[in-house]
Amino acid sequence: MQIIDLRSDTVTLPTEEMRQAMCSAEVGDDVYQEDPTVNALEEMAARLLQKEAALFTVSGTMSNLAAVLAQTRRGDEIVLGDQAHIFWNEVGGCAALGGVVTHTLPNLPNAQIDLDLLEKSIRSGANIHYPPTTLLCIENTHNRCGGKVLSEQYTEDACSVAHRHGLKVHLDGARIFNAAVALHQPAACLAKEVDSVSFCLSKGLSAPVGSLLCGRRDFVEAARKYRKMLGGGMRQAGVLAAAGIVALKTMIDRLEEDHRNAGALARGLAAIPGIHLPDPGIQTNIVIFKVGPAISGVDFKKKADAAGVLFSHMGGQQFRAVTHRGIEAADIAEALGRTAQVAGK
Ligand code: TLP
Repeated sequence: MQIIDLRSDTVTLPTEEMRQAMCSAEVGDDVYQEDPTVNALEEMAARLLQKEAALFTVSGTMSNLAAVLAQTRRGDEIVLGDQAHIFWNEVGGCAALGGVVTHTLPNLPNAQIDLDLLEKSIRSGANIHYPPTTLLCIENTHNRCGGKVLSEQYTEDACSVAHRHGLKVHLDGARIFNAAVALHQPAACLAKEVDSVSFCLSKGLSAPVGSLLCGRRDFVEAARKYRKMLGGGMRQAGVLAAAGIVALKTMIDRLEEDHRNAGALARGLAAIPGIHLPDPGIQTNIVIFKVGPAISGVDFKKKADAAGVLFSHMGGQQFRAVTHRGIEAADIAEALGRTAQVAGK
């Protein structure tokens, strides 16, 4: 039986072209900034996001953490959505290692944070009782909000509130190219006003490893130092960067296909009795759905696994499906057939 793996777009494998590029990559010691392939990838990323410089890191988690460390001091407060990946899925690194207070505000179903609420939440260190709020983190596309896209306008508005109060803004753009493709806009427009933006090569773009953190040159140099502190100073990392260069050249436009497949998956899931989509408006490659009440989440997961359809169990009755390269329209139809059987049992 063919396994249809919808757990995440992180399961994508490198293409043949990536493997060839990795094989023949020119390399050097990147801690000395002497790896020509890493340097080329960093320049390419900075150009794409229209920022002064970029830093290659091992993961989205490391990029986000380095961004927080480089833009806050211990005892500062950061504001972020209560569904943010940084809050849920990064092991509390910014609190544990950066010593910052994480103040969460509700993410609306469209992934936005209400800007009035944001403004009211900002605290000034001038008050002797308060930690100073110094950083806002936003996420585009938004993972736990079902791949929702933040518009250029919203991002600019959020930045103008933050900047008015002296906060920096970090954009977790792990899937920013999904947002760019969905909005038919260059990714740079969605990051124009933010101080830092991270994006991942190892999700829909199918590279095996890596993330880029982009921003002003002085910020990137501070982040480089934190990357070293975190143990992320790599040596002949050009073998990894080579795949990233191919990913940026060849994998962005095809994300549209993943979005089409996610739309078809969502429509199919919504038609299955016992499956409910809290928000059927699919914008990119992530579909969140609920099962029951006839079947528990745990049983549904076991049975779907046994039927060879893998979803991420978000807890309780809630699941996530992510489309990606390697999942074709025919796989969606097959996954829906198998899921209908499982949900009906
Ligand atoms: N997300 C993973 C899991 O951690 C949930 C996934 O399968 O989607 N920001 C966002 C918005 C992300 O979705 C992720 C990965 C990251 C950052 C972290 O990237 P990595 O896994 O490279 O550390």
